[in-house]
Amino acid sequence: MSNYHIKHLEEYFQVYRKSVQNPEAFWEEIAEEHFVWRSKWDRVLSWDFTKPEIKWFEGAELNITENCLDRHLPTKRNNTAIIFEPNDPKEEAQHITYGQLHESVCRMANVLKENGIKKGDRICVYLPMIPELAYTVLACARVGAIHSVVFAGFSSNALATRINDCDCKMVITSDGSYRGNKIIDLKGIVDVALEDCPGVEKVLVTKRTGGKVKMKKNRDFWLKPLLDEAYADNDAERMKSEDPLFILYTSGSTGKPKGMVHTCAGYMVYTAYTFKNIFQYRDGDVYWCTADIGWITGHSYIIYGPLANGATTVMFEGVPSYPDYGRFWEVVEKHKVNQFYTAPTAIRALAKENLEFVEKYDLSSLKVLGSVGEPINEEAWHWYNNNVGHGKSPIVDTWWQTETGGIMISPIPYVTPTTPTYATLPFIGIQPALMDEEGHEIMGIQVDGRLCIKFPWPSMARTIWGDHERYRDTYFTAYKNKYFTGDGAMRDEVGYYRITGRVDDVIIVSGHNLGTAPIEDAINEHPAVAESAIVGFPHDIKGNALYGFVILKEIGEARDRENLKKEINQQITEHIGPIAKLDKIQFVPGLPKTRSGKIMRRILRKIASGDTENLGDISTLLNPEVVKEVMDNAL
Ligand code: 7RM
Repeated sequence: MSNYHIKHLEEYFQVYRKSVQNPEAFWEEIAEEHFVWRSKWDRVLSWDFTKPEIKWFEGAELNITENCLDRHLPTKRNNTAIIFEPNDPKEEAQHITYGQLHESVCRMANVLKENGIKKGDRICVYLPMIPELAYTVLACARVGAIHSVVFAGFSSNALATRINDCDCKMVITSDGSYRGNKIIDLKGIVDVALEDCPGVEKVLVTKRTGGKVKMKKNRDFWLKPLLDEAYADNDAERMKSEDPLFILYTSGSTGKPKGMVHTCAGYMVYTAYTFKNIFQYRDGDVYWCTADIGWITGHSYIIYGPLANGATTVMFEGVPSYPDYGRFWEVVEKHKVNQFYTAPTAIRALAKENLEFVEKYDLSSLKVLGSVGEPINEEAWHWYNNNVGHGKSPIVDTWWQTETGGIMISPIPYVTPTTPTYATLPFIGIQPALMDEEGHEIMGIQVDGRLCIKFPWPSMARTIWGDHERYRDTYFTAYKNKYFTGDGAMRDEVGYYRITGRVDDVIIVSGHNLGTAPIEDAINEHPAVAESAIVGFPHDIKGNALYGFVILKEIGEARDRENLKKEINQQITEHIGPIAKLDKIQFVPGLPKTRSGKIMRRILRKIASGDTENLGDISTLLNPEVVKEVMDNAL
């Protein structure tokens, strides 16, 4: 039996049992056998959730890039590490081998050092999905600088806040970026941000679009000549296990973004191990995660997890709708992708379009389909399963968070039988608990509650940069001695978990706790509905009532709207019960979404309750323009 690669359900249960009965022995064996260390640990784990303080593999030294690059060179120098697929399908894809990637990362690491970067310095990375983004992230890790990648769709304001919060002394960016048929002036955005960032000493700029940019003397430098001059080899910095590897900002429900801090050893071990099993990756496979590296999904499952396994990982610069809605499937066919990992929001958007866009392509290479980011509703699940997987590729609905670093609850494909909308079983080493509002653990099956984790896992975030107290308050005070996820979940009769959404999405109507996800599922099954979002609004009698924002498919346009509302409520009554019927239904052209595709319910809640005075900052939304439209037509 191999604890590293699980292939049968029986094996999963055995390994799981081992991992919770003796976590230290279990993780020690994984760490020992599958990674390279400069020196070994004195202690596998020490933890205290009250402080909170969590340390894995303390006393060990390593460099994550030696695990992602150097150690593969003897056997995989000429294997492809990264396939870069450009925005424009007419531009040729690049196949970057492990040998080439190693060289580019070494050159970049030397450039960082020559420009004054030392271990522990923070570097802000504001780049599109181009190979230089991967080189930069890995070069930071190689020299021990802490990368803070900011998604290159964020505004100058959001960028400045993030640069200042962790005192970045350097920014790495590009002249511009391509997204579909748009060109974005990234350097211009950086210039505006830097007016408020006195701590930034240098800006390194790579060329992508060839657009005109202003270069500030003694601050801004073109990257290309620096790379050309740099040595092609570099000695990786010795890093302690608990040295920070990166900071990644995640939005809090209120206030400023939280800079989640991840550390070197535990993060490496857990992302590599989950990648191997949850995608059942085998040598020679081509794996594609469509996320942006600006999100945790991109950090863990485009860069670190895959490269630590010597995998071939696709980096896609474009968007699913350019040049048309078949682009994902064209890329799957072209690179013979074996594992494909995307978000429900993308699936729903594509499911709205003509089926020909997906039927046109040969998708027979696919073996595993992944989903992440929000609950995947039943309709989207079936569309994905039928039209992309042709019923042959298991769907892994992976639940996790920026804070957890890696996937926490998920099926293992070909091992765990899947059920639509269920993230199924905890991954190896993960000990979930469902809690009631009084702080007691809810035992047994067919129950629901607030999802907590009872025991540390290697890739958990260790703190919020500069604000340990906020870290404790947000995650470790609601339930004693437990990490609180902020999500609700139910456990069914076989012990499968279904994530019901953020607990702030739970709406109490006439004393009944209603999760938004199941209601949205019911609505989305109506043939005229493309997507929907439910929020609560104050109601004299019920306490809260339900307000539905519904996007129709084109075929809905011509239909009688009042009749449609009745049908939607009928649908809900059938699926959940009359208690979940909507008091108000507004048909909308779009829903306000974050850049990573999550519906901003906070804004919808305000609109539904008529409290639109203070919507908060909407500038970081994907589509701020729909907010006005939805507001103007509110019921
Ligand atoms: C990876 C990522 C975290 C929040 C999390 C959930 C929601 C993510 C799923 C999901 C239901 C899923 N990190 N979420 N995956 N809900 N099923 N498979 O998305 O920090 O950006 O978001 O996303 O609410 O707490 S994140």
